[in-house]
Amino acid sequence: MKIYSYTDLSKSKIEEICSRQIEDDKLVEEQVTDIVSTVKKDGDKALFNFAKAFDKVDLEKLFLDADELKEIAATIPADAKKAIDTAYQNIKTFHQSQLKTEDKIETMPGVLCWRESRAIEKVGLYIPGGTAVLPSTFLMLATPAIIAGCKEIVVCSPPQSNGKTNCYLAYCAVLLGIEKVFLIGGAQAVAAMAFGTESVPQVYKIFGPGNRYVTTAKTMVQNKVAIDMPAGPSEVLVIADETANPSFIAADLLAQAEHGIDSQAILVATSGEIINQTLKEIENQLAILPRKDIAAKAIANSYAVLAENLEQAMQFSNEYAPEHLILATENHQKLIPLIINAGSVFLGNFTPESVGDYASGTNHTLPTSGFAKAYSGVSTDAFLKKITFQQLSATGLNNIGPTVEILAAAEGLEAHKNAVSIRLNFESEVGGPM
Ligand code: HSO
Ligand code: ZN
Repeated sequence: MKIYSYTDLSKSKIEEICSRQIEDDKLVEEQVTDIVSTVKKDGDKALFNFAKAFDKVDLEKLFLDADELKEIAATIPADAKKAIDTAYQNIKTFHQSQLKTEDKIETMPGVLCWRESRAIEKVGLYIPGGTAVLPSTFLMLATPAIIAGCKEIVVCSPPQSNGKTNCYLAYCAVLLGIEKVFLIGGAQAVAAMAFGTESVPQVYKIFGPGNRYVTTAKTMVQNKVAIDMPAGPSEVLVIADETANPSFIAADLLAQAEHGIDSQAILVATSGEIINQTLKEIENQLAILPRKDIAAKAIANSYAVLAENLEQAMQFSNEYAPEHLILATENHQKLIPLIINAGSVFLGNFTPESVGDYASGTNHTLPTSGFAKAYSGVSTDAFLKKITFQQLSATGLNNIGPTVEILAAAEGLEAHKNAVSIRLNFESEVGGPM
């Protein structure tokens, strides 16, 4: 892990170390273009073929139905079932609290404006498989979709080698009342949900993280469907001062690092001593991790920054715009107003990122690669559209009409002006506001 001193960093060096540009991989792009167009053209047949080619399984059908899911779910260990239930309750409680009805606003006497939410009717959720199967992502995506009221929720996840899904995913499906899980992974899942096939319904918005194939496919189908956000490798930035505990910091950095070799785990500390102790702790803790090979590579790609004070540390963090920001300091309260760019924030020494990954209630589908500068993480809102309404009384039209007539004339749009004038004239003919 490299160590930089913030005061020695030039503006361009800061930009360089904050950029997570992975070089474009032309090969991935070509392969994904091919997969997407094959699924679009051949539908289910292509999906069976890709399952054979990529997942090494001969599927009899492309999905598991409610009975099959129930059967697999029944094999879940009792403690895991209880843990999923607890996480689900917290995620549900938090996401339910996001449903708000807005007030109707009278912008001028007789001119009423308001917004109402409507659920996106059809959504597609991608639940990753691969080096880690993530039932937690199932909860994080399906719970707000259900709360928002999405009518059709299409779930895709790559099949295991036995042509099924694991008991954790199956249990989530049963708990959430999802009656079908499509056994489709990678770019082909995204293409299937974007264009629809004989078995897979077409959706209006696709959610979920994934590897480079999934992400590239999501970017490619954007002229057909909406997506939650552009996604890159997961990342964490920890800000620490002398009130932090180096072994806690190391554990948090490694939790991030074990996601993938391209994950980033950044430490910004106000004390060189904390950095040194954390690096030692990383070595100790890394040695016994089952995914140590992955985590070690990610750590090697990561770095620490020595800052003069917490304000300077926060300045760097805002430039980096981390997906996860951990404030490993007892002084976190004073830093909150200084946070400008971050996906989700973890305050104090007793709030590990893992709690947000699984169970505190906040969503773990968050903007990466600096997109926290412009994007929010997934929430109930992401499954809703806001429709604006307006209603004018005759008085309202009298009040606002002349303004619109003048603006329409200024734009040379006579028909727009007429749509107001015709009503104002009608009113004066029938005698004042009705
Ligand atoms: N840290 C990941 C979410 C996750 N972690 C799932 C464990 N399972 C992206 O926020
Ligand atoms: Zn995680």
